[in-house]
Amino acid sequence: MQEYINIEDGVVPSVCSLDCPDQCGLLIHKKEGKIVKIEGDPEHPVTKGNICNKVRNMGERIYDQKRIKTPLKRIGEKGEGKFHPISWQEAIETITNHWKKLISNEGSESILPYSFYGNMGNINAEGMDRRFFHRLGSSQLDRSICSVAGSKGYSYTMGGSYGTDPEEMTETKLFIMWGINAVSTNMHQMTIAQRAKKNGAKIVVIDVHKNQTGRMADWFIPILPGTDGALALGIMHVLYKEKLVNRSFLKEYTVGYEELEEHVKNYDPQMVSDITGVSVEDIYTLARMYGETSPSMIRIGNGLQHHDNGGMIVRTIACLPALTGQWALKGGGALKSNSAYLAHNTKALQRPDLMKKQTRTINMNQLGKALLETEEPIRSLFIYGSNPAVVTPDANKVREGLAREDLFTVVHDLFLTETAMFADIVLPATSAFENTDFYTSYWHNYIHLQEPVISSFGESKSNTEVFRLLAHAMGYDEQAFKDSDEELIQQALSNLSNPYLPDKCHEKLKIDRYLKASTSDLLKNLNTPSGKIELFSKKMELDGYPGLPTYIPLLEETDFPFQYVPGPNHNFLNSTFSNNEKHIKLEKAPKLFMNQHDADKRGIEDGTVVRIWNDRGECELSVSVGNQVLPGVVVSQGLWSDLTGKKHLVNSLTPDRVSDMGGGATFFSGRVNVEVINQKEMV
Ligand SMILES: Nc1nc2c(c(=O)[nH]1)N[C@H]1C(S)=C(S)[C@@H](COP(=O)(O)OP(=O)(O)OC[C@H]3O[C@@H](n4cnc5c(=O)[nH]c(N)nc54)[C@H](O)[C@@H]3O)O[C@H]1N2
Ligand SMILES: Nc1nc2c(c(=O)[nH]1)N[C@H]1C(S)=C(S)[C@@H](COP(=O)(O)OP(=O)(O)OC[C@H]3O[C@@H](n4cnc5c(=O)[nH]c(N)nc54)[C@H](O)[C@@H]3O)O[C@H]1N2
Ligand code: SF4
Ligand SMILES: [Mo]
Repeated sequence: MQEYINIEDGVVPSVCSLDCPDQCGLLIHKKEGKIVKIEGDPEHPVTKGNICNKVRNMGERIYDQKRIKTPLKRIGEKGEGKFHPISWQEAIETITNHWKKLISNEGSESILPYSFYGNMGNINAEGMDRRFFHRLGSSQLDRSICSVAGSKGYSYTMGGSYGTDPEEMTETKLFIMWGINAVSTNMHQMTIAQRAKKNGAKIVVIDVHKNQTGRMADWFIPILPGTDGALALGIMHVLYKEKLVNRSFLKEYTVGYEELEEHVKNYDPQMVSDITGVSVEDIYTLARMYGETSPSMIRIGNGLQHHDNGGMIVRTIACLPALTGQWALKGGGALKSNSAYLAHNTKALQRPDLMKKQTRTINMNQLGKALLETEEPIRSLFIYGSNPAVVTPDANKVREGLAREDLFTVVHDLFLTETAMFADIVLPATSAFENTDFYTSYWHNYIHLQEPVISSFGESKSNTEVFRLLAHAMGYDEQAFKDSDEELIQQALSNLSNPYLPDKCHEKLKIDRYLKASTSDLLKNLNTPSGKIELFSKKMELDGYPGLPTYIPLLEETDFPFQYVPGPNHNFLNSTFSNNEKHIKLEKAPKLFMNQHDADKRGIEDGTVVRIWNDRGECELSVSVGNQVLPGVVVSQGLWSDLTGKKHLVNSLTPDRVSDMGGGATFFSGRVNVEVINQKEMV
């Protein structure tokens, strides 16, 4: 088979497939069928030709010789990484023969798919795969690792993932970046804020870590992890007390504003200061700034909802824009996720009707527990678009589960990831540039079509193709498994019940390349039970939560001295790129940020290598001492690969408890101890 033969040389438009809000328009330069350069598409209405370094260097990953070229069969111990190439036919037969036996001996729920969004393409990430596992009757996976707690919390207030249109934010006069490291994780949000700054806008950052984003702020407000709900309530307290609320807006568009006024009397700034670590003076200054500046915009990040109380935090912050009537103003409001504007026909794409009976659901945050402790055991895993041995909480438990001799694991990926090392069968995946798909951003409001830019690497196959092969070998003869990629897209974009998308979406996309959802009548279309913004929510009460926004502290899991916040980093995307030389070089080495006072107490200096540990695991990192975090908090950045044997597996320390809403992850609610290993030795 010839590699990299392709269609035509020249410049081909494309879209970034990574799990990143920006979903940039790309231009791919090709010579002799091979990608030679990746740059931003200047015609993209929002991303306007700028892209991040990660994807500028993506070519190295696409042609990395470490990419898997053929299916592989394990010949060594689980985790050892010894494999032998096999044919696709042998691979598919091995998998389906194993599954057929499992289904007749133990039932179809002994099989569990495990996937996330290594590729955001809708038909590959959540299309044909869903059809297949519905038909098979496998256990279902609750895909709750990323944003579900906050999305649920936001929905209680706003009725769904609807927020401010980024393109209107040039009008905005105050940006609050709340628990988002936008410089690294949503770079065009920062570009827009800086453009607005030229017209006098201010940027406030509220974060537990003064990272790249905090350093670019006009005002950085450090806060203790998991306490943001209290800060938001303290702001509301001042807004009501000082008559900075917009009563006519509240009356027309909200429910519960009078109950809320009474309720927030309980959150006086002194008490809020004691909880959050933010001074009383700063609480007043922030509240007055928010109350007196319009339009204002709160960009709600994912970081602050990766906590035990993450749902309630976002529910609470989402109430703020209504208090000052921001939703009526161009460029005003909040943005957690805009994904609902681009909702497509998931029923037609995913075909839940193929499921013969309801099966059990496993929360993906508790994979380790599910593999080790479930009464009716999971006997086979099919993992794709995700790297759970690195990204999933309580990762030591995950690995212990993956090492089970009686577990039959298949991994479909581009690389021999830490997870693939435990597989019985590994299948080579195409990169998104080799696929047909459509993409919907969860930040700006555009849909994009993707057509293959290059031909498949080695013998690799796309997710849709793999599930077609599996379906055929399982004997599933429904038309659903014969639909082409084009047909899948057509079905997903037809018969839409989404008022923000036009008819004939697919046809229009083929002509226009970028298609925008309309967003203008948000206040008229609110999807809450009352049709208004719900400052008080009856639905929350019925679901067992307080109906008014309420501060709920983090769980006290241990009395270890530090709250540990292991977030993502600038040059990787979750664990993607953590195996690419260029990206590792750009990122240098993982660090642990610690406050000077805490460091002094322990005799820790800049560069000291420490052991971080708790009941779940341990990790070794070199410390960066300073004032980037408050005392009692330590922060690391990046999901580093540990294929090299170094102890950088931060998720060995994170809890697999789930958050208050939606079963979300609580990566940042764990506590750790820190002790010196030796001085100034780089790990
Ligand atoms: N470069 C890069 N870009 C990415 C990713 C990546 O790995 N690398 N990942 C992508 C994905 S999947 C996602 S979900 C997003 C995530 O991107 P973001 O939404 O930015 O979320 P995080 O980076 O997890 O956390 C954001 C910030 O929250 C802070 N934080 C943690 N706990 C708290 C808290 O209790 N209160 C407050 N106020 N702040 C807190 C952290 O210090 C961090 O600076 O980025 C996407 N984009
Ligand atoms: N400590 C800590 N842990 C975290 C986070 C954190 O902030 N801190 N963030 C969490 C969040 S928000 C998220 S979203 C998760 C993300 O976790 P994952 O979804 O596991 O993301 P990645 O680590 O990027 O792994 C994606 C994998 O998909 C593969 N892939 C890419 N394209 C395709 C394809 O088309 N087909 C197939 N079959 N495979 C493909 C890639 O090669 C890569 O190995 O991590 C979570 N883990
Ligand atoms: S990772 Fe994000 S910023 Fe980088 S090119 Fe992709 S969408 Fe754009
Ligand atoms: Mo995420």
